[in-house]
Amino acid sequence: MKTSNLSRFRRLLFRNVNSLFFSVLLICSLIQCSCAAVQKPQNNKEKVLNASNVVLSSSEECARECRPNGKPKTCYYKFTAELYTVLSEACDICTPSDNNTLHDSCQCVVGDGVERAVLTINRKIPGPSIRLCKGDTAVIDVVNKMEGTELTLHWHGILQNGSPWYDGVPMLTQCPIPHGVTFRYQWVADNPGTHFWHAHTGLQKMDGLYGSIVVGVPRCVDPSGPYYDEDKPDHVIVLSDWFHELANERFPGRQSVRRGQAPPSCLINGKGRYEDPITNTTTKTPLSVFTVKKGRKYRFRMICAFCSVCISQLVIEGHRMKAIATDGEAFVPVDVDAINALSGERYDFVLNADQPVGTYWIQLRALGECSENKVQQFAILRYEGAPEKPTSPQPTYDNCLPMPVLLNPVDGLCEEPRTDAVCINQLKSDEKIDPGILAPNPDVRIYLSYKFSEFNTTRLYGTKEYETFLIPPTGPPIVSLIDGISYEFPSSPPLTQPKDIPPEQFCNGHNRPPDCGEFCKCTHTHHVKKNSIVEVMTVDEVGVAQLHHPFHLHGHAFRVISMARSPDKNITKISMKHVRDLDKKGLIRRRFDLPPGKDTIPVPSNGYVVFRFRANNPGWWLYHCHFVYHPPIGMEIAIHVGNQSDLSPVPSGFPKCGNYIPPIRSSRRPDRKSQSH
Ligand SMILES: [Cu+2]
Repeated sequence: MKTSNLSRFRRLLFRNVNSLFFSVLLICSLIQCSCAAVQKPQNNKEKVLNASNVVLSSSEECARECRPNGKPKTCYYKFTAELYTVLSEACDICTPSDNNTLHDSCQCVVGDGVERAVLTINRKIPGPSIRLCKGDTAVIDVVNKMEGTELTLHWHGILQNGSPWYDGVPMLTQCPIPHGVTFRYQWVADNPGTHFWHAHTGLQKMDGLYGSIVVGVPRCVDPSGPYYDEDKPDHVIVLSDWFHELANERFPGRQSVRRGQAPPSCLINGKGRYEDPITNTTTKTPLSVFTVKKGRKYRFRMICAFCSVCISQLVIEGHRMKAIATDGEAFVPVDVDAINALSGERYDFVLNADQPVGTYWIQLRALGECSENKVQQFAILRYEGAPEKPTSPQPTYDNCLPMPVLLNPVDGLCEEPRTDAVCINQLKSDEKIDPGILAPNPDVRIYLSYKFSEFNTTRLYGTKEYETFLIPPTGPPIVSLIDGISYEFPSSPPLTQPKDIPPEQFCNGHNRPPDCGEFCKCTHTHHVKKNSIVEVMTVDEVGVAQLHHPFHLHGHAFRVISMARSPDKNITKISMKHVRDLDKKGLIRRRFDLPPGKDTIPVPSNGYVVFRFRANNPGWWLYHCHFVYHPPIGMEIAIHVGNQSDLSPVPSGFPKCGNYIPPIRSSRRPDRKSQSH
């Protein structure tokens, strides 16, 4: 059911109660300082749990301006995960404020105005924001109240140096959190920037389990500090793609009706409207509003929480964007008109509110597979004192806002300078670079090519192998391979239960299991020595136009050394062999002049990416495609940094899990009569 169908009475109530809610919110924000002073995050139960007498600070207390010599805080968050719904009765008493700010307690999830089941943390989408200063400790109690559903949360961009067991990858760094159980994550926010948290279990991220993380530093030590006046929670932009059903409906996928995994809608900070192409009606839910004051420069922090293969593209009417950072790594600013981001990427930009006081459109278009259904969303940029709605007509998908210069075109065509775009490999880092990264040769080179392998019907459905598969939008069911291996998680996490996994479970290109058949299935792992310089070359052998797989590395940020397509324009589908031949001929241009830092990199379709990092964080780290439907069919590997002696002991009492396959006992009970003889 859509909001347009809600009863008139409910809509009236909605509006009246809404204005009352905003009045209360306004009064609350006016007395915010005194509120924070009396707020005690520790209720009685938490005091008992907090036996070490650490002073805990609330999310509001932690979202402060970061000052030099500021005292680090221990920031406490309670995340309750639930099965929930869009447009619940909670919407009769409130609607969420413009940007899910930290003080918002409204339990109404509006989505795009189409009712559906969702998963939520604290009944919000996006879930609660984590905003703290570098050096603070985040303590997050995750309470799993999702009946019959397990969960882990990953803190995307937080390096977890010294706390690998809180990285949130199920069956690699921890056991999944079962229903009814509370799991306490605690990590130090030691790398600044715009990050986000999301579920790492199955497809749950796509159903609503995500939210922002911002780790701030004092302006005087921020390389981007000189470019902005304001850096506020209200200017975090979380972009997400959106189904009107649970993501599991599309895995492995339908054969005929609603085939494929392209979502029909998308959201900006959890809000938007849906234009139904069949009924030609549009829902009436509120759009996100970003408020600015004429003459000020605002740091916006954009997070692409997309899950599908679609590319998010953001444009703001009448305003250029000064892009300053990606994935928490500052670069020398570039002025652009639009930014493309793929699942897992973050881009920070400065918006100069130097235009006539007014109300402007923010347009988000979803490209790639989403272009067929012209999936788009809007938000509002409003100057203080400007009218509620923009005066210009709403842009359309085909007649979109102009974008003379685009950041991150993702097409891999950036070996030469171009006037219409700036590519990631053209950005210049604005941070100190480890000289080891820039040495001519790394200590280790890892070559990873990925592709899909198609199943024939008899192989998939005619045996009792029960292979994991995905039904793509067209063509036969597929599995994904990296270096010929489809990744499979072990039955216990190797980080915390290394002795519970048979060694033959692990494999890689140099060490394949015997008799793999068409492809190998095992825990694809590359082992690297602590502190070694690792170069990873990732090659797209899928070769589908507009399908650029974003690869995310856990535990480390890396430097992008090369990102391109083959100089041989006649090659319609590249291979690892072709790229390595190019490399031997010196045709891979490795760039050592201020290569930008990132932790998520879209590999251009029919192209490749080379990056380097120093493996200075011992642990087991996932490197995977960030499209939510691809890791479940094997598009991931583990990078094991250091050995057991490099790791701190697993925290005491850490939950364990694994197979239970005891010896079989005879089912015949001893006969009592025969016993008496
Ligand atoms: Cu992928």
